[in-house]
This record gives sequence, structure tokens and C-alpha cells, in this order.
Amino acid sequence: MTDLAAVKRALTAQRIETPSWAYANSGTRFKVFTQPGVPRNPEEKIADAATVHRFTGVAPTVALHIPWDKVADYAALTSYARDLGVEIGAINTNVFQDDDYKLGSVTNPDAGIRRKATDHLLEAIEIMGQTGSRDLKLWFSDGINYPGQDDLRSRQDRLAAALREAYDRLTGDQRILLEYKLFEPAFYATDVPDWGTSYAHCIELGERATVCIDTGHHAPGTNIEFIVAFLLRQGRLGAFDFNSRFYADDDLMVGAADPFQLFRIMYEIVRADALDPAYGIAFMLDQCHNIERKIPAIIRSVMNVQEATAKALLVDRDALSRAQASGDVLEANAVFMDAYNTDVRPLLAEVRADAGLDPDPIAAYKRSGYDEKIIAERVGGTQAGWGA
Ligand code: LRH
Ligand code: MN
Repeated sequence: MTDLAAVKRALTAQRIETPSWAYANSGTRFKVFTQPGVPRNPEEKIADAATVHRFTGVAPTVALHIPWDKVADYAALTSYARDLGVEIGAINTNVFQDDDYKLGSVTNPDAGIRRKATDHLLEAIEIMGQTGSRDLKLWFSDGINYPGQDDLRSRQDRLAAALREAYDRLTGDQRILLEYKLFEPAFYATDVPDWGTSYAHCIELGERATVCIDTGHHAPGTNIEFIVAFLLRQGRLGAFDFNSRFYADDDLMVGAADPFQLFRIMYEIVRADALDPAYGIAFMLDQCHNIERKIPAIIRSVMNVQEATAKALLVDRDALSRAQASGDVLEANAVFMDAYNTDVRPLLAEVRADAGLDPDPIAAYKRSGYDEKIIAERVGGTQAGWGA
């Protein structure tokens, strides 16, 4: 029988990190639809992240992206965030927007360009020292578009050398989250295309290197919960970049396109007792809200993760193990689906009320007038994010 008090404690202790860039303008190669009230600087992005935490109670950290969130004084930015009730989370590097990186960053045939890219990774570690961040999140857009364009094996050697240099610079509890992505912007071969490549580099580096699973970075039909179960067994699952997609790296609200997949992923987390923040997995959002209001979309996304988690926590594990052990295929699937088909919204409303929060964060946010306030205040200056 499921212990409801334990389920509520686990949901209360859940922590989800929001990304600074999701509060800023974003779009596709066809169009960026700007929005009124969008942040113009890292401080305003952090204020929006603090607002999401104020209404959800489970989003006390915000990930930064460098140089998108570059400031003169990261210690000051960190205390500004703390005054608003949030901490700076993962530091994301960016070696995908500089002209020099056309043929690659740390994998570039040119040693000078590799040096420049590696120095950016080291700069990010420097920043982590000032923000108190544990996680260095590395995503490389590096890859090639045509067979023969470059030597696949040599590019892996170059990547490994840069990763080694960054890894050896880590201190304290700092660690690397190595994110993989099947394709885009490279359209023939990406240098870190899948979980296996990321995992192999992590093993080569050492135990401070773990894999980051971005749920939008797989070939259609990939069983992501298998990857989760496998990396948990190996002790090398470090983080998620949660979002959802119908086709490619669509970066839609997590759980919007495939809530059942999110449930199956969170079940593997719960099954491994890996939900608690002390276990060390960073549950982060990585999304772009191209046409919808950004803050309510992020609040909705946090709620989608909470709902998938609550359903996963309600799986009757004893009944499931009995059915699995006896080979009762239909019963095992039925036990699993019972949890998924459970309406957990009343339970989450209770958890929020117990925490002194409004049971309906979206309605509470709308009543707060925060959207109207930022639209009125944030006039002038340059909006953050992708240019219109
Ligand atoms: C790459 C990615 C990566 C970030 C970027 C904003 O597609 O998922 O995590 O650096 O989006
Ligand atoms: Mn990502």
C-alpha cells in the first residue's frame, strides 16, 4: 500500500531549476515574436525566476547561461538572487554563437580556436566559484554537415582534451554535466550525439562527470526512461533538461507533448530513490516560450513535472513487483497505468496548501498582477534573448 504521507513529503521536498533564458525572447529561424515585459538583464530574469518559486514553492534555483547572463560582479548578482529567495544554479557555457566556432569549438581543427573555446569553459568554472554553483553544464553544438568534412576520431580526441582540462580545474563539490544532442545545428555528425558518447567521456574523465539528459535531444521513438534507468544504475545521471517535443528539439513545455513519457521517466527516478535533492540529480527546465506568456508557461511546466512525479510516487510498488515476478504482464501494466490514470491535482493542491501556497499557482499568479507590473515597468532598454 502507498504511504500518502511519504508521497506528500517527497513532493514538498522536490526541487526544479528554471533557466534564465526561458524568461527572455526566443523563437525559430523563421521568426522571434517579442513580448512586452520581457527581462532586459540577468537581474530581471532572476526576479521572474523568484516569482515562479514564490507561486510554486519548488523552484528555488535559476540556471545561468554565459555570456547571455554576463555581469561585472557575479557575487553581487548572487546576493541579489538570495535577497529574492533564489540561488544561482547551473552555469551553462556557450561555444555555439561565435563566428570562430563555425567548424567547431573544442573540436575545431584550428588549435587557436580550440584554446579560445576551452578558455571559455575555464571562465565558466571561475564564475561558479563566485556564484557558489555546483554544476558546469556543457553542451557542444560541435559537429559536421558532410561526410569527410573532418576526421570523426580526431574530433573526439580534441573534445576529450578540452574536457580533461575543464575537469581538472573543478574544485569542491563542483561537477560537469555533459549534455548530448542527436543533431542541429550539425546535420551529418554531432560530436556528442547520444547518451553513450556522453557516458563514455564521463567515465574517461572521472566521477565528477555526469550525463545531462535533454528530453528533446533524441531520435523519435527513443526510450528515454531506459537511458534514465541505465545511467542511474551506473551512478552517472547528473541532470535533466526538461522540455517536450512532437518532432525535433521543439523545446515546448515539459509534459505538454507527451505526459505519459514524463511519467515513465519520473517513475525510474522514484524507483531508484533518486528524487530527493540529496541524491544529487538536477531537475532543470530548458524551454523556449515562443508564443505563450513565459512566466505562466514556466509555472505550468513546474506543475507538469510535479504531476508526473506524484503519479510516479503513487505506483503500488509491491503489487507491481508481485505481478512482474509472477510474469503477469497485464496485471503489471494495469498497476502501472492505475497510477498514471490517477488525478493527482487534488493531492498537489493539498501539498501546496500545507506549504502555505495557493493550491492553484497559475490562478494565483494571474491575480498577483505581476505580468501587468513587468509590462508597465520594463519599457525601454533592450530585451534579453533572441533578437527580433
Ligand atoms: C541546446 C540546449 C542546451 C542549451 C541551449 C539553450 O539545444 O538544449 O542545453 O545550452 O539549449
Ligand atoms: Mn538543453
